[in-house]
Formats: sequence, structure tokens, C-alpha cells
Amino acid sequence: MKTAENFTKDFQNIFHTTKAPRIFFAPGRINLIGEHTDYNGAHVFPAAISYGTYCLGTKREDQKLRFYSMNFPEKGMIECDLSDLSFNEKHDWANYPKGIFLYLIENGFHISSGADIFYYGNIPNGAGLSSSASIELATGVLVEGLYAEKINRMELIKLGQKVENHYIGVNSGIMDQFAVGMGKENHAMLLNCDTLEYKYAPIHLSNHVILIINTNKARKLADSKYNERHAECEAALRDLQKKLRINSLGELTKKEFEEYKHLITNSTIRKRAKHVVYENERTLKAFDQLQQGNLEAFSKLLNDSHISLRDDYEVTGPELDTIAETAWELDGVLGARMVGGGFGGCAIAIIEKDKAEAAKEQINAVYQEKFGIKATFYTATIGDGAKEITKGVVI
Ligand code: GAF
Repeated sequence: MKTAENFTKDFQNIFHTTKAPRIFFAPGRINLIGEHTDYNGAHVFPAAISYGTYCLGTKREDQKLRFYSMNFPEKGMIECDLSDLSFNEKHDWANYPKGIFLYLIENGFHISSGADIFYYGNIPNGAGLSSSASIELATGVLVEGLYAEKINRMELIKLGQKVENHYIGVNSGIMDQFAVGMGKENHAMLLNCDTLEYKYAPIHLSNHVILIINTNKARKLADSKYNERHAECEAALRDLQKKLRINSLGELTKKEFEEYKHLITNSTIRKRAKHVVYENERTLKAFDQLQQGNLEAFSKLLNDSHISLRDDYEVTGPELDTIAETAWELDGVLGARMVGGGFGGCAIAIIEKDKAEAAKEQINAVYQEKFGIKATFYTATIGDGAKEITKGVVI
């Protein structure tokens, strides 16, 4: 078990200092439903989880930034100067915090001197649980704390997305940074990605839990087909705009889509747009069902979401399909679907507490037989968004 004191010692050993760092945490996230809808101005329904990134730091006297991650010890200490925060391939994972520093400074945030910053994350990287947004927001709240200047939370969230879009080169939407920045214990968030209006919904699962199932097939959004899907949605929108005055696919109802889908000439692109429009309606319905405590109807929508991501959006792949399809057949499972960008990463399942252990074994029996690797499991605890941690046990 790691405590604030353990982390402090690790920090002091790595940076050869006796100074006491401040400690911050940003969660990862799951997404209950609303996948690949955020960059289409539609709804998402994510929640922050208790796994995430711990970030410790002290200010320096000079202009140096030094980054160290316990998750990537082989990368060693990564150093740069505040006067050159440009993207550097060699800086690997540290480009995420560098991007945050750069854009904060460009936005007028006053950073007078450098810092030593240490990271430890307990969310698997590249598993669709937003490890990168977690690093971005953890860095943001650390900068806010160390340099004693309030950063508007929504601005920080947008800045994290800008790091992904313009610094790293992934055309992702705002869902991950939003969930990591705005999370609330035991609540999911329904976000309209066009207006950025949001509502919290308590997650009451009675005798069920949310099981996170990691395929252990890592993928990076940067080299997945993520940007290709984004471009396909833009192409669909352009076709529809020949007749319709809309700014995003998220504005369309299912009925309108069915009426105008013929305007999208390419059948693959039509399927992509169909997923977005139908998924948006599913997300709104799922929010209502969860509010009404109808867990069965809610979970059924999760299954439909997976099927749409598999058949129309084509972002699941054999590993995620095997996990979801196996889970659907198991005793005690109400629903299961992939989460995040897809092509690997994690799925979630809503499952009766008492049946979870048996389900894990049954899923792995099938999964291991087929792919020669084991899936790993986590029980999701829904926690708060990015914040400072003061004392006591942190992990
Ligand atoms: C990734 C992206 F970062 C999000 O913006 C979102 O598009 C998601 O994939 C798919 O719903 O996590």
C-alpha cells in the first residue's frame, strides 16, 4: 500500500532533495455510454474512477522542468527548459505535461520558475481509461497549486483537449478531460459536447458492480484508426449539409437521419453517421433509465451500443467482441460493452456482485483459449475529479 509519506520518500530519492512535495491526483474514467459521439457534438455519459495518476511536485529556483514517472523508469529523468516547451519525440510520455505547461503559459498563466515533478499512475496505459487525460489534468492541478493561481476548471479541460489535438496530434473530443476534471464520487455525468452543459446522475447499482475488463491489447489513439473515424464523420456531415442546416451530427434525431441518410453517398460513411445519431439517442435514454433505477433497460442499451460500435462504427476488434459477447451469456451479467476509443483497451460489464468472481473465470477461460493472453479485471469505484491530496493513505 502506498501512502502520501511513501510517495514523498520516492520523490525525495529521485530528485535528491529533502523538500516536501505537494501531492495531487487525477482519476481515469470509464464511459457508461456515448462512444465516439463527443467530437460529433453529441452526448456522452462518463464517470471518473478511483484509479488514476498521482503527481508530486516542488518549484525550482531556475527555469528547468524535470519529469520522472515511476511507470516509465526506463525513460529516466526527462528535462527541458521553460523557454523551449516544443514537442520532442524523445521526451515520450512527458510531452503531455510539457503541452500543459506550454498552453497554460500561452494563455497568460504566470510560471516564474521551473519544477521537479514526479508521476505514478495505477491505470493501465493505452487501455481506454484515459491515462493521458489523467496525466494532463494531474499536471494542471499541480501547476495551479504550486504557482498559487486559480485555473478555471473548464479552461483547463479545454486546454487538455488542445494538448491532444494540437500537440500530440489526436483529433479527440472533450469527454476524457471533462470526466477527469469534473468527476464526482458515485456520480456519472451527462455532457452535451456541443453546448458543454452537463448534469450529474447518481449511480445506484443495488447489488451490482461495474467490472472493468482489460483486454491487455494496448493501443495508442495516435496510431489507431481514431483520426480516420473522425474524418469519416466530417465527410458525412458535409454530405448532409448540402440539404440540412446543421453544424454537427449530434443535432440529428434518428427520424431525421433516416429521412436524409440518402444524402451520404458512401455506404461505409453512412454507417459511421448512423452509429453517432443512434448512439446519441441511446445515451439520452440510458441517462433516463439509470435515473429511474431501471438497471436492466440501462444495461440493454449498453449492449446495443457495443453492437453498433462493432457493426457500424467498426472500432471493436476480436478481443473486445469476445469479451462483450462472452459476458452477455453469463449468469448475473446485465450488460457489457467496450469503452473509450476501441481497437483494444477495456470493456465494462454490469454484473451482480456475487456472480463477479465466477464471471471473471468464465471470461478468461474463453479469452485465454482464443488469444493466448489473460484479461485483467478491476472493480470500478466512482470517484472525484482532479484535486490536491493532503494527507493519509492515498492508494
Ligand atoms: C477517446 C477520446 F479521447 C475521446 O474523446 C472519445 O472520442 C472516445 O475515445 C470515444 O468515445 O477516449
